[in-house]
Amino acid sequence: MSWDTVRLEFREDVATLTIDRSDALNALNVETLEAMAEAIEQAKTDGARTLVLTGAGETAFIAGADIAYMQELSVSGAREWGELGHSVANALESFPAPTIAAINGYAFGGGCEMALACDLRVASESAVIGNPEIDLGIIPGWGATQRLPRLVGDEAARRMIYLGERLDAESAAEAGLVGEVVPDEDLESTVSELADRLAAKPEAAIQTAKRAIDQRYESQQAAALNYEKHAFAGLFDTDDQREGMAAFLEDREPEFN
Ligand code: DAK
Repeated sequence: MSWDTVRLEFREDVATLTIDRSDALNALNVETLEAMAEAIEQAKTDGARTLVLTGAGETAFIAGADIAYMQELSVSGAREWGELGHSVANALESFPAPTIAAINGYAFGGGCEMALACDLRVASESAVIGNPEIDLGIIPGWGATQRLPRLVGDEAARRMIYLGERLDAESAAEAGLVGEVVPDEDLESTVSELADRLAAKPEAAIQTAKRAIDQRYESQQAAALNYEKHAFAGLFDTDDQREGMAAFLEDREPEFN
């Protein structure tokens, strides 16, 4: 099945969801997020036993939320935008079967957050990963404030978010942000093999294992994600947010207050 910027393909029990907006390095706009939500639902209905998320092309997994779109958002628009991104990340996280992010290039901001919402992450050697929202005058708003510290620890997550640090694939693996780094040309085959191994496990047991692991933080996380969503939206309509996004779109350094 395909939408304008999203494809869903099945290989036996393994579904692959590919984001394809090559003119914007697969950055996520409203249309793409809505298509992702439909594709994830479709994969569930069709009984996928592993779901793989990746980006089209060789440069980007997902370069983030669409900055050109966000630049014009009001506080209430940012709230709706936040809801949409959260619902897609939550749909990935609560997908009944295991999910894998095949990180084939830049995974920034909302792109990193979609990878964080997957169960497992495999990166190509040339991937670069991070949450650089601070340099746009905002914060990560689709779950990184909660899901990143869980993977890399509190100090490393604070450094990444406060400084907008972008990690190369090896550093991301050392930090615990990705489970495996492979040569670029081996990413697809490595992920396929892993996906097949997961799909071959007893379905009820693996899905129950996933739900049981997720119980660890579920109740606490819901409240924290809600806080993040509102805190994010509150940063819209500030001088720093306008300056940060304008500077990116004008290809210059921002001058913050
Ligand atoms: N949005 C829109 N367009 C993007 C984009 C993005 N995130 N990233 C790249 N592009 C576009 C560029 O504008 C450029 O378009 P044209 O000029 O060709 O029309 C094209 O993709 C190619 O990009 P570059 O020319 O910049 O390519 P380079 O190879 O030089 O650099 C790069 C690649 C990935 C290093 C660079 O593009 C980059 O730094 N991109 C931005 C990365 C970033 O800051 N990502 C985080 C976005 S903020 C929310 C919650 C969460 C969020 C939003 C809301 N709520 C709760 C409301 C999430 C926020 C984010 O994700």
